[in-house]
Amino acid sequence: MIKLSEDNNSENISNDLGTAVLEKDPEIKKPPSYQVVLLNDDFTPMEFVVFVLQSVFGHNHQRSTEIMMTVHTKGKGVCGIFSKEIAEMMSYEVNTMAKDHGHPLLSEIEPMTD
Ligand code: TYC
Repeated sequence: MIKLSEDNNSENISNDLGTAVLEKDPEIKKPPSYQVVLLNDDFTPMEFVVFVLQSVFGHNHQRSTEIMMTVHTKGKGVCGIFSKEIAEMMSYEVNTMAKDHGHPLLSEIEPMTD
């Protein structure tokens, strides 16, 4: 909302400086969301991908299998949508778990265009 400021102090004493001031509502922008995207590879076992999706993102076995199969057939798939900081942590967790188990599985984060 944009309005002209008014002089309405209690004593009704004018403090008009002769200038119209535009009062703008402050623009409150919500912070951007980020997708954690899982990438396909030829070597990581499907069961390991399902295990990661369950343990890192809390998806159930059925949903984890669906996401894994989307990645397997389409090349990539979304694991979840978070704030930038949480998405970075989730992606790091996936990549570290994979590395620790000797698998090339990788995830990355993508800003959402909304
Ligand atoms: N393509 C892998 C295989 O055939 C399975 C896989 C699925 C790997 C999803 C990574 O993000 C991935 N074993």
